[in-house]
Amino acid sequence: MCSDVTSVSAPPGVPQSVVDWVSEVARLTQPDGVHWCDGSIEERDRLYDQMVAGGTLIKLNPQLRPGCYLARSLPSDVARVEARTFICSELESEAGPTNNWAAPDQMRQTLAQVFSGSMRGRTMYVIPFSMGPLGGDISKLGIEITDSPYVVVSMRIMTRVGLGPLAAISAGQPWVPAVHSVGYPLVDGSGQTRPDVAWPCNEEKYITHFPETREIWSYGSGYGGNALLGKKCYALRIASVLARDEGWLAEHMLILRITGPNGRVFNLCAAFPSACGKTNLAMLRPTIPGWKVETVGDDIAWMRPGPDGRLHAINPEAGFFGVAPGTSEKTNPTCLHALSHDTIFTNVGLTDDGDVWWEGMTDQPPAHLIDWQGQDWTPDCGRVAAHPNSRFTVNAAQAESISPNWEDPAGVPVDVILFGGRRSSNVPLISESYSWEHGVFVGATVSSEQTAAAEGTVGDLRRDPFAMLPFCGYNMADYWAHWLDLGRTLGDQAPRIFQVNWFRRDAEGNWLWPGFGDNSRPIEWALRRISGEVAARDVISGRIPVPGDLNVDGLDITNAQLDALFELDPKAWAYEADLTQTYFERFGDKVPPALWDQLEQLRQRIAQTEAEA
Ligand code: SAT
Ligand code: MN
Repeated sequence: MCSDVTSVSAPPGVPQSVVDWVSEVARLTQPDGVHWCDGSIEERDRLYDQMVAGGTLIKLNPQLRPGCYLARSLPSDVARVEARTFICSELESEAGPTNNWAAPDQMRQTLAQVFSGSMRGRTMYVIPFSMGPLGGDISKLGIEITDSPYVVVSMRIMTRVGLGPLAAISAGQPWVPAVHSVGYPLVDGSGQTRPDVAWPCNEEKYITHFPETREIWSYGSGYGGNALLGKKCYALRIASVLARDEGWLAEHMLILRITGPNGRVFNLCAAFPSACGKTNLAMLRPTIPGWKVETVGDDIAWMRPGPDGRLHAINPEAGFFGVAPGTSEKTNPTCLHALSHDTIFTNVGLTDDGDVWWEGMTDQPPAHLIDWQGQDWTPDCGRVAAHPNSRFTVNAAQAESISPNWEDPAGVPVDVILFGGRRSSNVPLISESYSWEHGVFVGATVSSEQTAAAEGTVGDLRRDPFAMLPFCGYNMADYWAHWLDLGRTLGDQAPRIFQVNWFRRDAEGNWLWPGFGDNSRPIEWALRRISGEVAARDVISGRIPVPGDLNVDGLDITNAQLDALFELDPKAWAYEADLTQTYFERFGDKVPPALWDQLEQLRQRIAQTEAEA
């Protein structure tokens, strides 16, 4: 048991403050031992072997998927748990109406109880990590303590871990402490032992953030964003607070680098709610000739005004934690190829020859497999083979679309920002915002049909401002004000903002837009807009393409379908404007006046359209 400082045995050079913190966590959680992760391949392979022996991982057929493993979680631990996610700011108003708030003192007491002895019988791993290229101006450091070897090997893929980040921390760079326990001790208070299980976790879960002291404490879940604390907890919830205080942006956005036929390079950031095809867009293969698309990031963008006055974006992550179902040779060949080796799969099906399968991977499902719950599965059994939120964890460099610039510590200058959601009606395929303020209004009011990335009812429409609803570490209305402020700082150097919707359906429920590679077409229009090559039509939602300007060459689409993609019903928009008013009222007097002004301008455009009809 770790009851004193010496048994923490830190590597040489680690500052006393770090040793003290690790010792304190060890005293609280009482692990059998402490392991400081060096991030080496040997360490990784040792953990893989150990987890295979313990039943947490299944090694996939090395002929078919070299270096690949499968994990199966418990059905009670398959997604982020938003109801158990807390922002523990001193004031409730600081967390705002879209977050669960808990008083920091009270939450600390609760955490002290649940973490007490929570690592008994286990090893406590200390993972120093960097979000963003090590040493970069926009990058930040952290240390995650965890009792889950699955988290260690996943963090090694998703962030930059080990001796480099530890040296930077030892040199005095600031870092964010993050403590994680699955909450399944193997020894109880009276010394009774119990065997380990394949997926240890606890029914009671706390995913907690302390924005004032910049700390993360997560208990009870081993899955995804609940446990890989560099991702949503740090890179979004805590980083959004750092960004507000330091004048930058931490966003739930992918980053693309696009080269046009004339060689001009554009960088684009796009915000979509979880599980809306961001990874597919991040690895877009354009169907229009002459355009090249490279991936910089698929989930999170940290953006800072650079010395040139423009907004520069880095991907703070080093890997992709993407939704597996629906990934196929047709929908995202780049991604599928990236998953051919050195990938951890979680909650997908296991084929009889030791490979993986999920819904949508192939037209023809295997005749038999073992499903994500470890049961026999056949195509007619009435159950899915892979959980809808099953995931792959893979290093970003394995994608052949990865940009040579993806690790540029200075980031890429952002030309375009897209806001998207999953909307079967009302929102057109693409429209450009009238101004930065209008773009912020669009971002603030975006709504989407609920997906499986979080617990909840799939299909319900929910407001998801900036796709940050579950990820903003402070009051959402203050966050909108921060965006407006940053627009003023950037002035005419600010990126142009567009809204997109790939998910529109006709009256019979059929998709109106093919999506995937053809999403390059509306993006091409946006890039031609910012290059000043095309005019636009001013409508309710913003500026949309003049008929004939959207490149549909070679696409099997009728004019009626195209019209339907851009149809704007003033009555439906008037109804949404009323909902927006009610929604804004939830935030009381925190809503920036500029956004009320945008709502008024929207209502004027609706009235004008109705008058003209
Ligand atoms: O937060 S996770 O990383 O588990 C998944 C998501 O919501 O995008
Ligand atoms: Mn995400």
